[in-house]
Amino acid sequence: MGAAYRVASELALQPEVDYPNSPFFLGPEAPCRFEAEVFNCVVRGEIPKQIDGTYYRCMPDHLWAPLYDDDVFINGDGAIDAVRIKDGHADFKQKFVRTERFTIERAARRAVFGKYRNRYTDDIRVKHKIHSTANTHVIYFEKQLLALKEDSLPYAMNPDTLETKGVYDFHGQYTSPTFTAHPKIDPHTGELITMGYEAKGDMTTDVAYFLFDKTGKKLEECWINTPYVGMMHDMAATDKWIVFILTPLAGVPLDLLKQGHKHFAWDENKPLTFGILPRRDAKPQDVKWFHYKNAFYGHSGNAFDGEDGCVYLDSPLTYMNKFWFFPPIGEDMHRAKSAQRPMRDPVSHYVRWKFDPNATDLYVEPEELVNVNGEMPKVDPRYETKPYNFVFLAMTDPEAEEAPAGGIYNAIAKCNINDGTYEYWSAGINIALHEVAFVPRFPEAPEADGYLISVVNRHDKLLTDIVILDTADMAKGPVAIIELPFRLRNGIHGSWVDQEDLPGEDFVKP
Ligand code: V55
Ligand code: FE
Repeated sequence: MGAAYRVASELALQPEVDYPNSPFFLGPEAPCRFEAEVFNCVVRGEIPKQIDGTYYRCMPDHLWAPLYDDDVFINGDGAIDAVRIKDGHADFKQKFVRTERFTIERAARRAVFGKYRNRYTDDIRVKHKIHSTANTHVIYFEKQLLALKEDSLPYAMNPDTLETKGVYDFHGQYTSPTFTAHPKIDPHTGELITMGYEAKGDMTTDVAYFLFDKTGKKLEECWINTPYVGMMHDMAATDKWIVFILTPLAGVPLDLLKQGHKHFAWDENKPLTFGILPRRDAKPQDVKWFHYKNAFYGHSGNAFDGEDGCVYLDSPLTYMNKFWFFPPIGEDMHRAKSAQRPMRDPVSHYVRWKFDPNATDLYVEPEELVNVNGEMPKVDPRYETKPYNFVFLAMTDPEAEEAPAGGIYNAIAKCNINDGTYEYWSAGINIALHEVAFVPRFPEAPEADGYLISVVNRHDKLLTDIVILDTADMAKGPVAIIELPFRLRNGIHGSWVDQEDLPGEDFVKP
């Protein structure tokens, strides 16, 4: 580095902040470790006056150097970013979720918990404490934020102050120790559809499905078993059905876990697997399992009931292990063939799955809807669980000369699933784009007509922007750019909440 004072590089970092020499912790992904409040952010352009609400997102941020050098970014402490937009202005706030783990490690001033989802690598004194980092998704239910991690129960937070209220178990009604990071809220009934996997402990095939009404009253609980243990990161729901998604990121044998192995390992011999279960009056014997080949499934776009009685699920599908940091057992994560770009084209596309409840052939082959290499799908929330026409994706610009920075995304697309066309904004080089949130232009606006909000990490200036796009003209790029005076890290998922649904306290006190 520069010559200012050379001694800086000669002095060792204190051990609790001496992060591994890994791309998860270096340069634009160096831990942030701060909480923040910015009143009236610097804005370029014009924030449309109709936008009135708050965008929340989760950002994993290791407060402490991990105990293991091969730790993964999805094991970082959950920080919640909140952008309150009103009258063309934006206020920003970021706070860590006060998980049990956060509190214990803060008191110790160092990491105490070990590897991702491996309690056998923890300091023995915290082995039975709550593992959640609350770093994956933040949703709004019962007038509170729920910060989610799929290995634990949600943490409830105040949506205005971002103060953590504590673990949320639906007033004692939720009986699984795990809770997905991707529950669905039915926009028509306000019901919350959710599940937990490895629900009788590490590496168990037990899955618990729950349906709650909009007041949090439990309507359904059904326990089933999967054909094998694997990551069940997302799920899907229609009016009549729920879909479980079981991916070949298989759980390792329990004795390997106890020896300190990573929780998941890609298994080239396991098929991507789907289970359908009636959403109401669900009985364990009603679940029906379908399978495809060995392939990677990240997130669901949407699902709906067909007039033919079949269940339709749309999603990106990827023909390589995107979670390269969970390689097959015995393989080096930097060399595993399963994580290398395959010869086939496309490597990833947006597809439709069809599940016939009366089928006798349980093999399913998807149909391509849009030939676009994208992930983090978002549909207009008013169309979730119903037939729909558009999906937004964070994507790799097929025409860009450079790959997206840090292996993330460099473009945002609005895709028409009926004809496979898409319009997109390409943000250029040296940036990392993330999932979008959609805000309708007005309550009765046509599907997908409105605004997108997303976070852009500017690797060129090591700062972060929050951009607002108008879906009527994607290629034009942002109509407004909120320029934060600091750098954030790659985030995971987020939610938009309209102001009329929020409790209405002051977000930041003037
Ligand atoms: C994902 C993210 C996670 C996790 C499991 O994006 C899967 C997928 C941020 O944590 O724990
Ligand atoms: Fe996810």
